[in-house]
Amino acid sequence: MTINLPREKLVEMYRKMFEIRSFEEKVFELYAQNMVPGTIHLYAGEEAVAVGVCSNLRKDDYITSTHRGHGHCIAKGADPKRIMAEILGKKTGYCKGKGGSMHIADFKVGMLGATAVVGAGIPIAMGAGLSIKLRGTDQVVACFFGEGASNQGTFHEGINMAAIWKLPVIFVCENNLYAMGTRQSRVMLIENIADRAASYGIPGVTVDGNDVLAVYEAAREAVERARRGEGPTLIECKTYRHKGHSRVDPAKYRPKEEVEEWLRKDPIKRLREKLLQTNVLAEEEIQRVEEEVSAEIEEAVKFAVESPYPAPEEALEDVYA
Ligand SMILES: Cc1ncc(C[n+]2csc(CCOP(=O)(O)OP(=O)(O)O)c2C)c(N)n1
Repeated sequence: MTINLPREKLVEMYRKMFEIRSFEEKVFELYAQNMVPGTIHLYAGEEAVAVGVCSNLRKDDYITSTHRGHGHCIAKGADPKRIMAEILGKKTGYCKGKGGSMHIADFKVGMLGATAVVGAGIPIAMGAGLSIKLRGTDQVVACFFGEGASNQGTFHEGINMAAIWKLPVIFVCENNLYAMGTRQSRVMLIENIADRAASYGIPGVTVDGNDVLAVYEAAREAVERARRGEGPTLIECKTYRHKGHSRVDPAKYRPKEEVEEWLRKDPIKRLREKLLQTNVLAEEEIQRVEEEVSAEIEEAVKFAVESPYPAPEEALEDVYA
C-alpha cells in the first residue's frame, strides 16, 4: 500500500484531525465541570470530513458550517484559543463571548460562520459562490451540513441555484445517520444523499467519510472542477458522531453494536495505522505530533479559562436589534 501524497501533507492532516479530537475532548471535560454556559455539539468521530475537505482549500477559499462546527473552524485554520474562549463565554472569544459554540466565524481564514439553523449555511455558501463568480476570482466555497439538513428547502434551492449558475461550491453532506434522535431510514427512502445530485444535474459522490484520504480525493476533484468554472459537486461522507447529538443527549437510540462498529472505524486510528504501515511516520514521530498538539490544546484551555467574562455593560454592544 502506498499513499500518493507528500509526507508533510499527510502529517498535517493527521495533526489537524488529532487537534480537533483533543479539542472536543477538552470541551466535553469543561462542560462536565460546568464551565460551558451554552450547549455544545461535538464533532468527535467526524474529523476526516472537515480535514479531508479543508486540506484542499486555500486560505482565501471559504467554508460555511453548522451547529457541529468546531472541527470545521479548526480545519480551516481558525484559532483554537479564541474558539475555546467563545465556548466558555469569554471576552477573548470570536464573538466576545456572546455567541457561544454555534456562532463562530473568522473571515480572515475564510470561515464565513457556523449557524444553529439547520440548512441555513447552504444558501449562504451559494451566495458566496455567486460573489466569487461576479468578482471573477478562482476561489471556491465548501459548504458543510448534515443529512438531516438535506431534507430542508434550503438544500433544494441552494444547490439548484448553484447548479444553474455553475457556482464554485462543494456541497459536503456529513451523513452521520441520525438527525438528533431520528434515524435516516425513518425520514428518507433513499440510502445515499449523493443520489439527490442527479436532480440538479451535477455530480454526486458517496465516500467513506471515516477515511480522510478518500474524502481528500473526492474533494480534490470537486475543488478542481469548481475552480475551472464547471460548477458545484455534492459529496456525501458516511460517518458517525461518537457522542450524542448535543450535550444533554446520551444517544440511547443507537444500538450498542452499531456504536462499537463505528468506534472500530475511528478515522484517526485508521490514518495512524496507515501512516505506520506505509512507513510515512514512525511511532515516536507520531507520538511527538500528538504531544505537541496536546500541549497546544492545553494552552487554548488555559487561555480561555483565564480570560475575563464580558462586563455586564457590554451586553448591548455589537447587537443589531
Ligand atoms: C431549521 C431548524 N430545524 C430544527 C432545528 C433543531 N435541530 C438542531 S440540530 C438538528 C438535527 C440536524 O441533523 P443533521 O443536519 O443531520 O446534522 P447533525 O446534527 O447530524 O450533524 C435539529 C433538527 C434547528 N436547529 N433548525
